[in-house]
Amino acid sequence: PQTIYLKDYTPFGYLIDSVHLTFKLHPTTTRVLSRIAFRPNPDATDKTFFLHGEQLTLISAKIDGAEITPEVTDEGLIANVPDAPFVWEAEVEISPSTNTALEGLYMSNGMYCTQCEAEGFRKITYYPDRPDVMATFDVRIEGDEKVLLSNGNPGASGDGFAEWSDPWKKPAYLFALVAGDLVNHPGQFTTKSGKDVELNIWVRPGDDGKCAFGMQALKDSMKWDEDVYGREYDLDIFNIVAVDDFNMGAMENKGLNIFNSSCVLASQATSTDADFERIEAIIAHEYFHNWTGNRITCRDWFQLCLKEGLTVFRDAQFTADMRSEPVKRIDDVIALRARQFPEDQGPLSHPVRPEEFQEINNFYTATVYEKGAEVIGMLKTLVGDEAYYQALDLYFERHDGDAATIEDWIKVFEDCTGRDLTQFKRWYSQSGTPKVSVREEWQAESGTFTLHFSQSTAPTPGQDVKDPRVIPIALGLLNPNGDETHPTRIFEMMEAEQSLTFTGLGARPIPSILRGFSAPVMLEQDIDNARRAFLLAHDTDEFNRWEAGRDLARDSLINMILKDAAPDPAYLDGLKRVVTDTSLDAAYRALMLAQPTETELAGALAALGETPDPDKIYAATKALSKAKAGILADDLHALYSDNQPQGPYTPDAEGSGKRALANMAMALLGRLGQLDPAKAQFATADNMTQQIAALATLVREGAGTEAVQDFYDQWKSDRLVIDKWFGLQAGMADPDQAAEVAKALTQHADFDMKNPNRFRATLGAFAGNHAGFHHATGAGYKLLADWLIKLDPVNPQTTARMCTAFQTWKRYDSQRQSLIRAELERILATEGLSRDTHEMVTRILG
Ligand code: HT7
Ligand code: ZN
Repeated sequence: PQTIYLKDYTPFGYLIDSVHLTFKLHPTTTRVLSRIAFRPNPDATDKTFFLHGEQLTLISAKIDGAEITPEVTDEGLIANVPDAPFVWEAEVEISPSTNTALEGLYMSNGMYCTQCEAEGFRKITYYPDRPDVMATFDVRIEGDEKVLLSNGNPGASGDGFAEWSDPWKKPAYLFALVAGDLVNHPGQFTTKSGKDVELNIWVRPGDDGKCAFGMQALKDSMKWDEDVYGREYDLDIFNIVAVDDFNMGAMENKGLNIFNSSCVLASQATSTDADFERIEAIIAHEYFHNWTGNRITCRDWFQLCLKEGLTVFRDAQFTADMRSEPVKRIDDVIALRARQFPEDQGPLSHPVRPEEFQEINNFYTATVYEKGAEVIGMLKTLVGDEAYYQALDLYFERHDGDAATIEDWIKVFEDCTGRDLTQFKRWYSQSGTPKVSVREEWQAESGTFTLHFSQSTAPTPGQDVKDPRVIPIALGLLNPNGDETHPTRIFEMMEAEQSLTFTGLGARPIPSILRGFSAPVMLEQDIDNARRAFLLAHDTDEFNRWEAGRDLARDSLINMILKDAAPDPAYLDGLKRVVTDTSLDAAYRALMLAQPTETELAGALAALGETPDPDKIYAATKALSKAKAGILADDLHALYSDNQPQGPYTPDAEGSGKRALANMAMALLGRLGQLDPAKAQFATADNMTQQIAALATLVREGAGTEAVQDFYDQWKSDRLVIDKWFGLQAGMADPDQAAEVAKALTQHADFDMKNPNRFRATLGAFAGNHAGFHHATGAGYKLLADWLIKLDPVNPQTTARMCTAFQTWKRYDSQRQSLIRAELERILATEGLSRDTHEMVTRILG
């Protein structure tokens, strides 16, 4: 397979003035007619007229009305064209109903839909399918479906046809078409300049009762982007469509967002609080792309973080504003450590802006998205809020309509602040997670306290040498009474080693370092549990207070695993104090009660140079939760009943927080053998959050057989709930039986490998069952590999993403390593393996 390099970028030889497309829809023989006005690009030297095209049957091609015979390959075509403006016309045939890869035009439950990012448009027609070629699109759709949608504003429509016109120039990856017998949930929004916008969420009949929450989230997002970033919507209509078969979460096509139905449909009975929060965030994310991604797009796919990092950062700001800022930050850091840190510290490590790829779909990663967002958060911290929003205004003013680069992005900050950000740019080019170590020095005579920092980053694939980065370290000081004497300030670390001194102190202070997780680094502090317990009790920074508790839990678990130690009483006492402190909000207390996952512990052990033993990790995790239940035994009933939200169900921060805390208490009661609350809650819950939490408690305690069946009987006609049913069983199965349970689930009549949600719910959840997946027999590895081999010819994109389950393989013992290696080699040896999966497996093998 061919490798594409950032350094090789050259502009396309031609610019496009207009694109006209006509679709004559048919499941197996859709005809696509294109008429495109090209003219030579004065900024380009290479004038090869190459149009991408894959899996297309070319019916005819014309230049300025004259039939031509271009040179056609598997990847596209080349034609001789005039050195002057000309009109290209082509007719191609495609087969949406057999397109199981879900890229290009495909069918889902009888409905036509498209997915063009990153390189799907080339499966629709011949075109320069690259983000720096932007054009206005006029589209005519001919078909018998009731609803025919495309980007932009609606034009003429009638029996069997509809026309759409998008006045904004866009790259082909933002093209979308939907045709089906859909129903809409309508809405309306008036922009700050008084323009009325028609809103719709289009769904399959029967799903219309699940749209109200998404519609409200859309209106909230539109208002928020006006209030916070001054960005107004720019078309007469904004459509969202829910699709059941979708490779990722959602897609920001101009004026016609397409969503995985799991990321937009919500109801009290079928969605958990976490689903509601995720849906709100994804709707916001896709909407925010209208400016950060669509109006300003990426010059090439290496710049993906330009739109994704920024848009993730913006959606996180939105969620923090809509809900709780500290809780959102803690959730995001948990996710970053669970998904991005292992990626950055393993064979798939790559910079936020990668410099090479074979298959771009493999670079929609936690590094590009989540670390990309962290980089923007650091930039905001370094320049301050005011300069940040000034720079963003300049970015929109200067680059509206452009296909931009990270250099353009950095330049607006430099121009706004006068700062040289050359060193900061290393965050975009250097991969790996920096380690920041802190040593404290106290001189009692002079009352001087010094923090000595050092930073280093371990080598990553292709990058042996790392240079120091700019690291904003938020920190404050507490006195031994627990009062904050020095509020949060930002220490800008720029050297490999750097110190910060405080003078005139009456007593040795207790520092609180990396407040709010101000940089995506691993902090190494030589501090004892008494210090952590002190911070857990007194830190004014809610993130670091939580972090102190988390560190105590992790260290206790590590000692239990490595030294057969008992659970740490300092942790348990501190936890009891925080969890029973009713002045703290319920969501925060619920987060405190959660403990590190088994996968996180495996990573923590590996970081200490220890080989993680999945069975021991499983046992220690179980033992610690029993110990927590024990110490809280007298409080659990009150925690459970006091946190039942009163009144009608609302998926807001307060209601969700209370349910989260009550459900934790219910789970811990389960650990004490008290299952009545879970049984009663399962039987009477009027919402999915409480119903599925009760089911999980029963399953965890080995008492869930009947409830699992009842749940299935109740929800068998709801695809999204049945995904949860598959996931819960595969994810929670006893380690010794997990592979068998997961295998049986794949043989269930409702298992459908062509549906990415169902495949991920089953095999993704199984791969997340740490002790089950890593069972010493290797049965887990074999099961996943068998299914990846089966899925690859059907859906390469989803297969390749799921290979990441193997990315941490070198953490484990030699026996497990050789079992995994054998499975990876078996996948690689599969005849006709896709480019997507080939690249992933090759990189994972290293
Ligand atoms: N920009 C989108 C990324 C994307 C995608 C979405 C759905 C299916 C396939 C896809 N490939 C790439 C989603 C986003 O980040 O908003
Ligand atoms: Zn995005």
